[in-house]
Amino acid sequence: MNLLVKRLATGVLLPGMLLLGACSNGEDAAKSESAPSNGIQERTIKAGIGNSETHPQGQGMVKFKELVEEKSGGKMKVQNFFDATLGDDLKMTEALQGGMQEVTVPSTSPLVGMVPEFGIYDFPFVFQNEKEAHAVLDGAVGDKLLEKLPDQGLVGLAYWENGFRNLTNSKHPVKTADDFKGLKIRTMQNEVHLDAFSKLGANPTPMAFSEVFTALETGTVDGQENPLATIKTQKYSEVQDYLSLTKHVYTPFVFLVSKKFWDELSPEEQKVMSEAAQEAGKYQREINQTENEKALKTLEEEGMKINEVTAEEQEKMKQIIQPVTDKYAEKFGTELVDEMMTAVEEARSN
Ligand code: KDG
Repeated sequence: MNLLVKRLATGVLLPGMLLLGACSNGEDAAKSESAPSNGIQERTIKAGIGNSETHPQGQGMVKFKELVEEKSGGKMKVQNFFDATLGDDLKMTEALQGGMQEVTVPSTSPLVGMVPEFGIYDFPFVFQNEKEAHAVLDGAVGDKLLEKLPDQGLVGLAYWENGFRNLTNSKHPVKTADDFKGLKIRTMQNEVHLDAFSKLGANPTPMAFSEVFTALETGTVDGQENPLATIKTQKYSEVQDYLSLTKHVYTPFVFLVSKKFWDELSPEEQKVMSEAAQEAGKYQREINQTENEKALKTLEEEGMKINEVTAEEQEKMKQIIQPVTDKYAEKFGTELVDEMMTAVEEARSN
């Protein structure tokens, strides 16, 4: 992540400031490393996510737990809760705002009610690969959006990776833009997704992640869209026949901490959390990409009928959706969108 040294109006330290402040010179760093950890108290951190423990997001949380407990000498303990046992992304994020939970790592998409500008990450067909997405998330644009979180009672420490989303459904393969017509598709609670699928002629239904499997099983919806690792770990092959590799949107996860909790922490404790979230995030991104590759093979073995979508057809879908993207670019700020596209083009040309 591009560590902007900037103190927010709210006085919240950006992750980078802690790291840069703590390591302003080797001598200070040496002292802080060897000094007794009197700045660290016994604490329990309740951390919940929507995916399973075996999902890369879950494995990232296991790594986060290890790192926090190691860096704090065992004083800061993380209690991980998986499979939306603490609620779906929105509910858990609201629990952080209220101080009832300390950590969650949702997709940015359902948070657009709190930070509308997160919606720029939902523009279809913006990123061609993870490198381009990381260039935006770990650069100035990503930091600008994290800076909007403290006003919502949240602190964002890192972007993790949900990944490129693909469509599953129980009706027919989706190979062309026309094939979306009439499909009842579950989407995240996100206006860009809803408008984009409507523009393609589908019938989108916003729904919390934890309700998706049952909705597919009962036929409430025909399909859903998620990265391959999620499609695998949620066992959607049991209720879906077709997997179409649309790669229509790249979704980030954002590592969130309750600001009520964060503000109680000493700089040393904040450094433990910030370093652990970023190191676990690096690990999570690495395993996410390998898990997505492995998931494709598994899903084929489980009997899903899988089809690619050609670049030409992706371009047609992008053109059909363009009026939606233009509408939300105006809403979220064309300057920010232009900054994102410039970062994509720079990553693409390097
Ligand atoms: O906790 C994160 C999950 O809820 C995440 O997978 C959300 O991509 C998501 C979806 O489709 O709701």
